[in-house]
Amino acid sequence: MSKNAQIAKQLHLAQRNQTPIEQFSSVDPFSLSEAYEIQHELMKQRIAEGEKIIGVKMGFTSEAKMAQMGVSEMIIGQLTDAMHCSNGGSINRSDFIHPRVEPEIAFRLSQDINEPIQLHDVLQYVDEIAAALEIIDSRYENFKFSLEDVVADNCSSAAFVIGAFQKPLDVLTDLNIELIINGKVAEKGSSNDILGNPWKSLVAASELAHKYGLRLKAGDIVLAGAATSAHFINENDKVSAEVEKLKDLSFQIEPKSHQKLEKP
Ligand code: OOG
Ligand code: MG
Repeated sequence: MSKNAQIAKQLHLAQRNQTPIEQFSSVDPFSLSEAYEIQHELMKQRIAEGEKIIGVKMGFTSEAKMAQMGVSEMIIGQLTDAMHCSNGGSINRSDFIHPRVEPEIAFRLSQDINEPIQLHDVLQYVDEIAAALEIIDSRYENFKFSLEDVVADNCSSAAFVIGAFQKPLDVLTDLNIELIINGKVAEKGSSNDILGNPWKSLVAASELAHKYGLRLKAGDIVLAGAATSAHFINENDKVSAEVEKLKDLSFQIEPKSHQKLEKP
């Protein structure tokens, strides 16, 4: 097995067993393009187990997220059908290591994007948009990583919830965004916090996908990246997001369904 496939396997098992692992790059550094190769290996393993890729997610498109995680470059990861949680549904706490949630905006593509697109063309590629919540869950101990480590770990992707889709708004600036946990506003932001204009995140997704060999197909979902910092979530939490002019959405966290066996 190649070195990249071995790293991918460890990340895959960390996710499947909800057991965090040490960062790789601190012991044996690798480049950003190698990190994307590891991400592709990881996705191959998930596909081999029956998952289907249904879109991508952008990361670090806001200052708040870059500051929270100490990373300063945009990244792109892949979403599978197994990560999708329906609006109003629930996720089980036992499927995650140390999950966090963040409010986002989702685009649904009307046609394939095979090369970088321009800001003035974005509407041609999107038939619907929605508010979204992303659940991230780093496979690294203490949710700490380098840029390369997080890219290899499929950008901490773990689950996502999408609100009701609606026709795209040409202007996505100046929309208030709130993350609400158990009835209290946990984070407040604006759509301007996503690259000054969330449509720019789709342009950036087209550039990164082209550079690192990810596919963007008609019907795929693109998550624009969080507008605010992410919040840890706990058993029984009820989480919702409100994005001005888009429909609200919510989900909840079911308590752990199985206890890990304690060593005697
Ligand atoms: C990496 C993923 C970043 C976003 O929206 O900025 C991300 C992480 O914070 O663990 O999803
Ligand atoms: Mg995100």
